[in-house]
Amino acid sequence: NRTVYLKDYQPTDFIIESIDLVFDLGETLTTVGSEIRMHRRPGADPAAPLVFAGDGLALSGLALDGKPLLPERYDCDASTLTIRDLPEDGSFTLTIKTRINPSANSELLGLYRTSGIYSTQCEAEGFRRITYFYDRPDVLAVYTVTIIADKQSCPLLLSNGNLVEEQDLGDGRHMAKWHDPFKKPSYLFALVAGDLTMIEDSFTTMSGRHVALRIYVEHGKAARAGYAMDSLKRAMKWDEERFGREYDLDIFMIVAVSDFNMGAMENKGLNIFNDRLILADPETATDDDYARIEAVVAHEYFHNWTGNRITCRDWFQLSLKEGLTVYREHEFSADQRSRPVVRVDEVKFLRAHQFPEDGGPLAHPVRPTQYLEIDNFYTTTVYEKGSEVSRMIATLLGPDGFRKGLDLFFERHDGGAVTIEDYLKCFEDATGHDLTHFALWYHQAGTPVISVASFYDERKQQLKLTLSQTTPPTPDEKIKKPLHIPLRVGLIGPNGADMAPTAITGGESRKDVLELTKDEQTFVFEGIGARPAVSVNRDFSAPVKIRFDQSREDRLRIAGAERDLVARWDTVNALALEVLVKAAEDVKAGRPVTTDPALSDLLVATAEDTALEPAFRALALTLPGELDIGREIGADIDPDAIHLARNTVIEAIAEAGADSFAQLTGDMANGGAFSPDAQSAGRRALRNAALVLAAAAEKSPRRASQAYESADNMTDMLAAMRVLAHQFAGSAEAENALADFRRRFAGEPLVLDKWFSTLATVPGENTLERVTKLMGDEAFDEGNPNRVRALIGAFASSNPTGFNRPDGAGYAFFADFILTSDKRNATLTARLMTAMRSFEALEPSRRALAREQIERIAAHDDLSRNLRDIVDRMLK
Ligand code: HT7
Ligand code: ZN
Repeated sequence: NRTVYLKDYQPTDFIIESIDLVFDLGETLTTVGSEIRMHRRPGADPAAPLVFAGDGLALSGLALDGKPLLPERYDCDASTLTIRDLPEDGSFTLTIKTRINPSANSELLGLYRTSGIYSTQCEAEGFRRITYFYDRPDVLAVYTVTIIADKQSCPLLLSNGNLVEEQDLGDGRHMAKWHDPFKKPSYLFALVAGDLTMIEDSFTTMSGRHVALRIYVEHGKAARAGYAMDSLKRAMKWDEERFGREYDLDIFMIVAVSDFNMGAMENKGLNIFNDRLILADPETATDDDYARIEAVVAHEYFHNWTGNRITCRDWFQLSLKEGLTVYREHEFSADQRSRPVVRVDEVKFLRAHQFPEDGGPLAHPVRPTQYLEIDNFYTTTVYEKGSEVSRMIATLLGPDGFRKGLDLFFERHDGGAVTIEDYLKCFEDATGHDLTHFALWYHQAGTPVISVASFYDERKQQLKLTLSQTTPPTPDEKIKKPLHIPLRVGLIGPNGADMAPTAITGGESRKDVLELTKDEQTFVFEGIGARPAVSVNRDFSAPVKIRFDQSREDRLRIAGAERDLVARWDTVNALALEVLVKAAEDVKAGRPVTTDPALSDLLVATAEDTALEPAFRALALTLPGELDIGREIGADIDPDAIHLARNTVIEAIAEAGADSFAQLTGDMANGGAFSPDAQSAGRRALRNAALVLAAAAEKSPRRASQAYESADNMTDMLAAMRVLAHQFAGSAEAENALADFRRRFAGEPLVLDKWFSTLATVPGENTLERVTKLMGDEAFDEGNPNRVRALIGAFASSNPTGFNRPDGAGYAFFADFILTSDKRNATLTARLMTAMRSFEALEPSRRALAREQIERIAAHDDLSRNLRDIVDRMLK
């Protein structure tokens, strides 16, 4: 057990000033020389040895101030290098030589070579797979990097910072030297070498500095990098205007690689991306892909200030950079697109991923206090809940207060490695607000539940709102304290307009934001002339669950008239969810399914409402999925009952609005050339949401088949193929479209991922057989994380009826895959495994079968630390 505790944090005994690295790149043997200038920290124990971390390393040389170190002065194994009897004071230089094999690195951490490209991934602890070092975020140093490689196979040699020297070595090899003037932690180190092409542009910063922008991609893909470049320039401008942040190097580079464990990495001046988050054109990328590319390019760029210029003291502070950067990314997306539509997507994501994490065996606070494997803490809690926490600070302080606090943070901590306390202190010092109570959001796991009761007194013209909060227990902590929650509330009058109270008493409030701080509080709204419909958690101002037994009349008023579109969508969605849950209960109990004509009317009216933007109408028309229904039911889940119930409700809605839906599939057709902008994407979204229902009403694949044939972009093509594959599985039309897609995109692995996922998520127990067969498809590659996520990940996490087959064969198949995959890539495997984290919520028979397979995995004594950590927590 190698558990790391926050309470054990200690600064290092030695301070590193600079590190010079020399890489001599070879496919199976790369040598790494590092020359580290350092000195003992003033006040540190003069007898303390120097202890560097390594991971699977072979040492081939060690010298101190140029003299080889005698074996009695040091100990070394694959994971630690300890040197004793170092000079008590003054600087010294340590030279370390290691040998690594980049081609054998299937973990994709450290330096690895895939598809002919050398690239690195050092966050969180990958640098120690390159050389022995203080591989921790609070050790900041200036890096100079020399790369030597074969000229023909590696014409391109990149690292962080600015290029300072290039030389032909005359023996078929060449070298490039890069220098990064900004001190950085090792996790931000990067190197790329290979044969790639690029697109180039430039950006002039607000102070007039010229920055070269380059995006490197595989040969033949340059035309698909334009949208990423455009997104980058918009992000650079936005960060200057919104937060006063200017880029600091002369060059900013992005490299797209095809084998990458996560989405992207913010290495200083040299971001490395999963190519699926860079490459886009209308024929191969969907609107969702475009939006994701825009968001992630911006996210990694924003890290230059929130993460790189100011970094984390230790990995417990991960949300300091990730939560804040996600918040900045969300704000950017909201400014580039439709704010409420972007926010609804964030809410859907949070509910689908973070809430279950917070309510299950893997729950942890935004700032955890211990970890076994840090890679397992790149979670939706640290990222998305962390972002919501920063958003709540902005809500409590107002936009100006938030900006002042952040300005102070940049001013005070530039060049530092800091804590979440340091971050919060800046907001307190800049605005005078006391955030002591609020800070609990970082330390307490679990999703708070707010129960609401309203009472209107016509005589006193008063509305009383009693709000009580509880947070359910989580594995780390049973008793929870009340949180400081900013809750945005709207009062909607009988005519649909907002009612403005003359006063609000009973607790702190700022405009329409109530500040909850106690277990229970009653707020009194004065001067309310008629009974309002109360809209709670407008704009999803707090990441909480609301329990409010509201009259149907009030909810329909909100669903039809609320000006806050996030709350309006939420109410429409909740009404649909209620009907769907009830239908699932009916199926489970063997009763005929009761549907609700009022829901159909509401959805049809919303879909037809031209005063609303198409993207919003599409959101309203997209019924909660089977997984959403399962989460709402929460326990004793029967996926087959949910599937049947949802189909029955869809049919009823489809029939009620058949004409409108058919009409919308035509009305929203693309006029003219494809454009990825949010408005055009919204029209496509509405058209495709309507297609699902129109096809269900017609009970025929004809319309979807025609849509597939006539599609002139990937969004429409994929949407049509999904309708065929999922709603008309086994039909000739479905099989034809799937075969056509496979043929058409034979040389496009990223597009084939969409095909793999479509097939992996076809409902029903036959899908397991197809998934097993697809693993033999020549386009499938078990070593590529994108392929694995597209096929195995989609099957396990997004196919409730297929994965949860009553006979447990889905679980057995998955467990077999996990056990083999763990040997190859532990980071990826542990993340895949989390697909089963909510198994306890299944009905008893499936629950037992799922447990059996998780226990089978846990019984292996040679699991990676990553997987061991996840399965043990799931079984606790
Ligand atoms: N900061 C980056 C995290 C990341 C990562 C972590 C563990 C293993 C592989 C990884 N690749 C990238 C991405 C980000 O949040 O910006
Ligand atoms: Zn990030």
